[in-house]
Amino acid sequence: MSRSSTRFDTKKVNSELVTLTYGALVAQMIKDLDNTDDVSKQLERLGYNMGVRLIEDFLAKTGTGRCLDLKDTADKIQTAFRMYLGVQPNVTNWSPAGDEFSFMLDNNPLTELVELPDDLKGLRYCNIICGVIRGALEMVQLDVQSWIVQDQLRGDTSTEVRVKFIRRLEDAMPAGED
Ligand code: MYR
Repeated sequence: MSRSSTRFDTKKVNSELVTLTYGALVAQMIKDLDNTDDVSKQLERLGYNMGVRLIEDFLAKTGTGRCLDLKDTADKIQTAFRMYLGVQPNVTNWSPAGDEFSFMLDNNPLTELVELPDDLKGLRYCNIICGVIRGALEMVQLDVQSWIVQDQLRGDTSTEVRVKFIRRLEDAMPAGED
């Protein structure tokens, strides 16, 4: 057998591994919880827990400083998408007040090869992404809400992840020093 026939694209294999592992995780949660809304909530919570840890890695690897404004934050999250999911979403649909925006993903590695049966159409399959964003931003004193607006699994052409700035959090004060 020639060497070339055993060569494979490592990036593609990694992304397929992510898809399959995440799919297996969601399938197990569906079995365990037996309620679509609870699974969606758990996926968001799981993402949140990942986000509060991932931010340290992101800041260390990129050497990034404090965000100047929400536009800067959006650009940094865009970079994080590229680093951790291997995709570059567009930042779009800014609200007139400038406190909300969306990430639009044409390709979503989490949903490739995935089909949802009709009884699971209400599942927020990609909620883990919303949780990661919320958890990571909370660690840099930004309270945000994030949710899925469009989902390729429900027949939309893109995955749209919405982010809304709520408020800047105060730095936690050590006990007795307020
Ligand atoms: C600061 O203002 O202190 C820096 C803020 C950096 C924000 C970076 C957020 C990373 C979010 C990760 C999302 C990953 C989605 C796959």
